[in-house]
Amino acid sequence: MAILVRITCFIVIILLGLSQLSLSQVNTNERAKWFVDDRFGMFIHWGVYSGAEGYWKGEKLRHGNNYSEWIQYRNRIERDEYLGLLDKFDWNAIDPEKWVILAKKAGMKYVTITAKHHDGFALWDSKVRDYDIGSLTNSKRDIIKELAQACAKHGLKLGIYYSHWIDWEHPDSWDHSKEVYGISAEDYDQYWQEKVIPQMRELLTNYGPIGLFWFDMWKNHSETVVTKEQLLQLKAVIRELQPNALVNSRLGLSVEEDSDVDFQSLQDNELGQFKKEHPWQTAGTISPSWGYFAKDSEWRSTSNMLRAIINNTSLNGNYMLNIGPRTNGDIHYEMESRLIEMGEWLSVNGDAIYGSGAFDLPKDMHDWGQITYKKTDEGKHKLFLHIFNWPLNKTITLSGLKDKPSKVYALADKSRKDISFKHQDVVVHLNLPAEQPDKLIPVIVVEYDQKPEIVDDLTAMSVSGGYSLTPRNLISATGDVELVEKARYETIPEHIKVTTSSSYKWKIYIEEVGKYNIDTSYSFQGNDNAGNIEITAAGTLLSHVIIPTGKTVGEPDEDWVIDNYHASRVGEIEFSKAGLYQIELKVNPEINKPLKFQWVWVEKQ
Ligand code: FHN
Repeated sequence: MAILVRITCFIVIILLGLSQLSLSQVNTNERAKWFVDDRFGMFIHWGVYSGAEGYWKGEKLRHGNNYSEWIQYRNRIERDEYLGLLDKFDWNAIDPEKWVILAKKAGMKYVTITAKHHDGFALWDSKVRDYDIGSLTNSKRDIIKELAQACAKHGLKLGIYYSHWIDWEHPDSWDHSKEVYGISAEDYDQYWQEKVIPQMRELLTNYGPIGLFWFDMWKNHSETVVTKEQLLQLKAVIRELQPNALVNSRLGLSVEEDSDVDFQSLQDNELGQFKKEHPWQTAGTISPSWGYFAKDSEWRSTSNMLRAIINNTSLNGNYMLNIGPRTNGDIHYEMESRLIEMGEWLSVNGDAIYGSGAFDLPKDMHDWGQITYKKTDEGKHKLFLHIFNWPLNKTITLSGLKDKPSKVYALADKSRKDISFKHQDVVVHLNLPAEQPDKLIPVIVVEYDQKPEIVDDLTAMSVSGGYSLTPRNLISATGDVELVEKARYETIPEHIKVTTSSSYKWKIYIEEVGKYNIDTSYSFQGNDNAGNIEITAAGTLLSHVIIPTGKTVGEPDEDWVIDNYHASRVGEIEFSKAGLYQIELKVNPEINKPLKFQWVWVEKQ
């Protein structure tokens, strides 16, 4: 990769992404191996708040995020009234084993429950503090014990969510009102030593092996009341009592700061963008709320959530999907049915997820879907092509691999019938079956006898038949390289603002010889023609005078005027031999007359 003249944020990100592609998950320690292989788990948000279902005395939760488990804090509910919600719990009906059975049906491998959420209420019979199920209900139940037993019975790992930072019950703990009123370090430590550490000791001692602890401080300790020493104390207790339990980064220590933190938690519902060297996870929801919310109506689709698992697996990540049961233990049909559908998909296509991970091609290189990869015990190398949009012409192209596959078949096809393909240099054309092999996301397996060698930096052909050369897939650049992100609801596209002579390069593989049209899209806000663009490939140089593109309306009736991005035909280039080609774009703007470059499109005539 050529040396870039100006390293900008964007390029740093791109380089990070690309460089990590060739590294293995070197930091996956012994403890986290199962987590890396298992890829998919259940999150359960269930507690006193489940009784409110997002409403208090007729008023909806006071926040647009609909996080119903925050109702006590948001709607300023007094402790005694809040605890009155416990009367709504139907202890005869509640059966944690049903949650575990559903998790198993969904293809999940672990279950993480909110043993204590921010309200401070313990779902187990805690001897440390009488703000728990044992002291405040007559149920004689210990939900953590029952869940632990059900997990052991059905072969799933148990995860414990424990809100260590925030606790709205303990007077010396953190709740966000203390941003106004303050709290001393001594007082906070009182909470820490008399509630957090002893309760964690209970959880670590009385419930058998714990697969993971999920803490929920979404900031680094340096920005909070919690000290690093307190966090290390807590981690030391975990290591002492359950050395195999994993700890997530929302403990308040990033994986970079402390390599003994087992996995990184991304933001809520944030999916991965780049392959990472360390284990990581997205915790996600089916509807916006984590706890049960009576009027939830925005349910994410099954295929959307399957894509989330696929995306994360393709970048070595994990996905933990939440349910919020009701006070009788019921799970909303919209959640349950989706989980069952996901399980059905995984029962057929799970080989592409469990024990699979990232392959060495860039994320989103192919616009038909995403790739996961595994090396089998028999030494086969399998690429799993997850096809998000089944092509009407029944062909897709896998680009960027030099080797010829040994076998191609649909994962859903038990007979493993061969799918015919044509391999040419660095592309494989697959002739897909007439019938889509899976109604949600079909997976095609491309098998190799040895790990296929990749061609670096290739831009794959788009499913629509051309090559889209953008600031995101360029291989080198000189001059202006800073990517300007999409803005104003994406009416302003991603672009590079070019103020000085700059050059950009891409690599494509031309399979079909012949003449190709070359178009480019840019915005130029001068009044007259100024400066020029040159595009060079296959020994041909095309020149184009930069023309004003004017303005347009981004959103009707909104007084929303934006710069126009307009596509121009630069010319045509003849590629007389099949092979790899470099396409170079040079932009030569005049002084003080910048051009905003968007893309080059190369398409056979
Ligand atoms: O505030 C919590 C929220 O209630 C929920 O538990 C999520 C799950 O990731 N964590 C916090 C917000 O990020």
